[in-house]
Amino acid sequence: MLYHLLYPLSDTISYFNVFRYITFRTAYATVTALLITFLLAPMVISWLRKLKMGQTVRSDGPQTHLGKAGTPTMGGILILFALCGSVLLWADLSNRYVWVLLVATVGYGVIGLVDDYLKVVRKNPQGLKARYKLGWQVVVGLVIALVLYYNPADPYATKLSIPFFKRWLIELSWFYIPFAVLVIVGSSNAVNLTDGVDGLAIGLVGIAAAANAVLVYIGGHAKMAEYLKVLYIPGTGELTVFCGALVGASLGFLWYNANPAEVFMGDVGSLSLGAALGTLAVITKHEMILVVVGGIFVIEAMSVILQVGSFKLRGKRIFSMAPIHHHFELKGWAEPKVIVRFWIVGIILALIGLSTLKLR
Ligand code: 57M
Repeated sequence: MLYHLLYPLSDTISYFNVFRYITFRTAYATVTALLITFLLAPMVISWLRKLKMGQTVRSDGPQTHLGKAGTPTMGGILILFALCGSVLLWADLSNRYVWVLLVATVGYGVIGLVDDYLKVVRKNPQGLKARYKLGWQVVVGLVIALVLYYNPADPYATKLSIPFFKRWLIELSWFYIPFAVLVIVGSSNAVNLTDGVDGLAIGLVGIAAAANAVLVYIGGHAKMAEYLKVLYIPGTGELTVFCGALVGASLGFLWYNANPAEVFMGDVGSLSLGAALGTLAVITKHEMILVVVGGIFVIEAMSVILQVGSFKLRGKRIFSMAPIHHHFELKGWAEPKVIVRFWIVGIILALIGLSTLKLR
């Protein structure tokens, strides 16, 4: 909004010319999201506590988690408010990719909110039935995929780029649609599964958002994309502002979600943030890099798939408990140790993901 209000005045007030620069607006989107979270968190947490939006903790989980019962959840409402508020303030709202990303994020947030509401308010431990939850995720993912598929402005709309292989572009044609839905639904659920110990998911989302800010800025910058032989998709550079706001909102929420957590994000947070990362990857054609940059999310989801598969096929577990963060908890690692070590691996994977820009 500020871009539309102030940049046109740059003829008379030359300082306002700075609003033209994505880097300037990204920096301030980051700070704005952080400040909104800091300002509103105490009020939101006490509001959730008053409304008794406390987490119920399953007895079959790590015993160390039983003390977490009653922690206010659905804090993802605050993350979405800070993220979307900052993007609406600082992004170029005439950019269609900004709206696609906002719709995906809020759309999945609504699904998560209904699930949280049924679990926390209606005391229905199952929440939204799995088939309805997945069904709505596919519906929202399909809308996003179709909008991107029928996008004349994107020369690579249906192509898949492979890291390290500059020239390789696999034409997916109509198959791009189910592929895009799979990426968005997959990343949403991967973040959801990862959100099982204090600060782990939000910290990793912040790391992935920071790495994506670099990738997205370069992919939307003609000269830099040409130099690095990265796909140049006109207009996607504006999503750097979204990434900045996501970093700010993540850092702000982490302040309160850090161990011992004062608030959990709930499915409203985990589903929406995962969908945001997945949609970002699909828009910028960095789906394969997302697998590296968001590698911990992939490992967490894979640990569940392998655990359930092994149990069903062999009747034996591979891990003490899945997702894999619980396995290390049961191995005796203190919760903070699990979280920080997973963050360290997440940062290393993000750097490897960024290195693919040069190593193509
Ligand atoms: C999402 N939710 C946390 C919180 C957060 C198929 C199976 C793998 C599903 C999976 C599952 O239920 N996943 C749901 C994980 C829950 O966190 C809430 O959920 C929101 C995110 N969606 O925002 O509101 C618990 O996680 C802990 N937590 C923190 N700090 C945080 O910042 O400590 C969350 C955020 C919270 C709190 O204790 O209550 C969750 O774990 O449910 N199931 C599991 O993950 C379970 N694993 C399991 O059953 N493994 C089996 C099979 C099925 C693979 C096995 O290994 O044999 C574990 N989770 C629980 N109990 N709660 C272990 C058992």
